[in-house]
Amino acid sequence: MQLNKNELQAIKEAMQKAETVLLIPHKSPDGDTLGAALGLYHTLIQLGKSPTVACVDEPAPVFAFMPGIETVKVGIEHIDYDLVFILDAGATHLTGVNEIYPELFDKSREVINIDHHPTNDYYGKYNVVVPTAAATTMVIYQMLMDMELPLDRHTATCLLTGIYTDTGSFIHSNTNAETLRMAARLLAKGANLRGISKDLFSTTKISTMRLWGRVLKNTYRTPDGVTMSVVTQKDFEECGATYDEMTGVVDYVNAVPNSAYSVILTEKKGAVKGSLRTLNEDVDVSAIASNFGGGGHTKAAGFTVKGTLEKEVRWKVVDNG
Ligand SMILES: [Mn+2]
Repeated sequence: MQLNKNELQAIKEAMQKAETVLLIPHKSPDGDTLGAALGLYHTLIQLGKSPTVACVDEPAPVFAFMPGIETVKVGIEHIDYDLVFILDAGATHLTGVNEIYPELFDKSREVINIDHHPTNDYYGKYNVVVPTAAATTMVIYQMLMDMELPLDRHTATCLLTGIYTDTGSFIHSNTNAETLRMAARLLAKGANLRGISKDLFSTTKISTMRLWGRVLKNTYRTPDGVTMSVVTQKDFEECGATYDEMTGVVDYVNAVPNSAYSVILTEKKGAVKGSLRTLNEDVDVSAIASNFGGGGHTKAAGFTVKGTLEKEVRWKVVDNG
């Protein structure tokens, strides 16, 4: 992974000058955005800085094993920090703070945008965007190495969490030699692989099992060869599940052979979220998602539209003759 040396030098100087640093993971935080923010958090502590991780949404309980997770503040009270990092957010609205603090994105402030979404629109004063990276935490790893900054076992665990989750535990098409090499180096630095694999991939609550049961039961194939499923607000209520428990189920739906792509539509607070995946070489799901105002990666993307889900019932005349 090649990073721009001038940009890195400018970022390093900004980090050295700063005293207080705000690290913002994107809303509905996943393992990659939290891993990137917390990974940097531990490095900044070692540099003698005062970092704060603040997110508009509370991290899901599955991330309890991540070192430093207990310090994450829910809600962003102010932005009077010397330096701000925004992690794994392809667009400003994904931070959940663009309406409250639009000045974060007018490039007048020290804002560093670190991401791996190809649709990223370079909203930061500094932008380190690497679409070929499987995870934002891989970009952080490379930055820390190139800048010769400390990377302890806590940072290693956080960064490996991002790689682990964004590759679906090393099974998605973004897993390549560089991904595995970086994961190996993080393990060598003391990353807690056992914690990651046990808590994130081998622990499933009964509410999650019920929810996934609904998703699998509702799975069907459209005439165009798309595998689809839906989950309503009512499904969440009846299963006693929350939205974050959807993480991972799309990979099951995407396992149906010979699909063009797969999509799960989920009702969430007056909106419908679409999660798209494909194993098909010729399909770019980020292009499909962008038709609905979303974005993402070529093999994994998403969108959100206002509205609710309603079942379409068609009547037809049957000849019983
Ligand atoms: Mn990511």
